[in-house]
Amino acid sequence: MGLFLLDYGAGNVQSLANSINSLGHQFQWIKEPSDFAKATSLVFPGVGAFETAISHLSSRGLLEPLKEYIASGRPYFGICIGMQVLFESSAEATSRGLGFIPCSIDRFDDEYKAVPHIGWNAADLITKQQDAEGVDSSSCYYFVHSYCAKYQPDVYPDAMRWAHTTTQYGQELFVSSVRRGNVFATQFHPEKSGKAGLALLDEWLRKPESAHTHAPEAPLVTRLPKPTHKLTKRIVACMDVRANDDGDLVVTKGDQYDVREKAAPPPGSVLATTAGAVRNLGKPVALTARYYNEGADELCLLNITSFRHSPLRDQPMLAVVRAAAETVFVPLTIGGGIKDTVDPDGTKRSALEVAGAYFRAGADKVSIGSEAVYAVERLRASGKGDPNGAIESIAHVYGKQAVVVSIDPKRVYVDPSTYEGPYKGELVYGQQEGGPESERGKAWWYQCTVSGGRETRDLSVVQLAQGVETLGAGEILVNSIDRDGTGLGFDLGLVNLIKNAVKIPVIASSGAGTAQHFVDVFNGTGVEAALAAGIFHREEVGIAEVKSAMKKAGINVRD
Ligand code: 1PR
Repeated sequence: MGLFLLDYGAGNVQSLANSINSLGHQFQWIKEPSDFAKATSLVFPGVGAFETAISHLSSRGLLEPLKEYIASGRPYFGICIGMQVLFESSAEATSRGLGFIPCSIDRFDDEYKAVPHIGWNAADLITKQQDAEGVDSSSCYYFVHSYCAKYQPDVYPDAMRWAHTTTQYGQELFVSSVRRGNVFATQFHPEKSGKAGLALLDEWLRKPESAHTHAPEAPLVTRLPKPTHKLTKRIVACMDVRANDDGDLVVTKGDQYDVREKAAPPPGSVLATTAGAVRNLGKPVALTARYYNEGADELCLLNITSFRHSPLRDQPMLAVVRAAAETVFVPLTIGGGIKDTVDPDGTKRSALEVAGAYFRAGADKVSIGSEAVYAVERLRASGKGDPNGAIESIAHVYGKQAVVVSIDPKRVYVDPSTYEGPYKGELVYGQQEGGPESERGKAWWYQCTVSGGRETRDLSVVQLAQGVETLGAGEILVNSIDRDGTGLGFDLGLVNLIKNAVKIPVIASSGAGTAQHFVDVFNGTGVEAALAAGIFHREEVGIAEVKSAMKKAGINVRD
């Protein structure tokens, strides 16, 4: 008897488990169909793809018992896919949903905006008179999805009577939570929505079960999109993690990807022994907690030397992810070594297995670097993708929004008056005014690299970005080897090149030196997120200072 969580085996349920634990509530897992009979309230944290969720539930014999549980009138809280399965069907899948809400889930229109919808957005109650069920209209909640129930009271009046809140993305209004009878469900992720999300979860979990069974239907209201949506621009704190020379995992930080201390200090200096050592900027778990508390919208841990070994055997890195996920309730991306690997004993591990281990440890997204370059090379050579490839297989099971591709481009300088190579259309020119003086009068294209910049490949960033979008990546993280650690500002030419080449969200990275640099990248490129490492680690610029500069410049931020 009591609270149960439903895990269908292909989503990151650990985040929800961690947040419920942190709030001090007890729960059990639904392990088999008969467990539904013991549940007096149920939370279904579906993450990933609709089709996978339905087929996994079905193959485990959980689909009908879930339907019966909801129909029995006992309290149900669905999250993301846990909300979408309540609908009749989804444009994402051939399988039918549970059919409680009589309309379908559709894809966002990506003509004028990036899809998936990733980030922190508002949730507006249908009426002020209703019980808010813990939703605070002045807070932002974390969304990550490509499909949604569009708010269409004229077309689907019966379905829209379930709507509890709506959210605007671009010029589209969608149902961001539903509430009726014993059902409450959110398209956003309360377990990843910081303090506002935890407060919402806590309110639902604290209420007696009897208080969850008679939510009235909502009135139909006419709601038109406002001129702009409330999706905020995300600030991501990134930690490059690797073992130092003593074998301890540390957060390090390079200059143009060189993470070792440079020239030997003057004779007699106390630092004399550190020349050539891996720079140590702190412990990964402690830093994730610090950035969460300082207001980072997302965190990223990159295992920067993972190409050397099998991540599944990398227990310290998995332990870091597990420990970080216990105290951090914003999205966590893990990168490094997400690819097919072979253990020293000869056991083959697919990229999907590697990603699965990170998701089970508490990661929300995985970031793929080198393997994405090879995959696009194969795509370009053969003209087709590979369903077992890292990007495709992970996106199929966990949803494309869970797959970030991290690119590490390097500039190749050319003489524009004579250059006739294949990347002529992708040339970027140094700014004549503003921008670093060293770049004036120069032109270059961006070449892809693998293994942390150690090897260049015959592929441009535009080819890579468009290739990974075709393969099913949900987001692109644009690093710059030339700007990394320089503090010169983001490489706006590079970021614009990629932002204009794809329709998926883009995160700008490398080179942040001041709060103004974030304003410049958001105003100058329209990216959805910006990432920094060095200035945050060294406490030269704080996340609050960045957000305050953005706010002053009229850019939407999450407080
Ligand atoms: O190839 O799938 O195993 O992934 C390896 C991952 O590790 C890739 O995402 C790659 O970017 C990263 N990586 C590899 N070597 C390094 C290195 O620094 N030697 N990290 C490295 C570099 C750059 C960002 C950095 C930003 C912001 N990644 O992580 O945080 O440049 O820095 P700044 O704000 O201080 O300028 P795979």
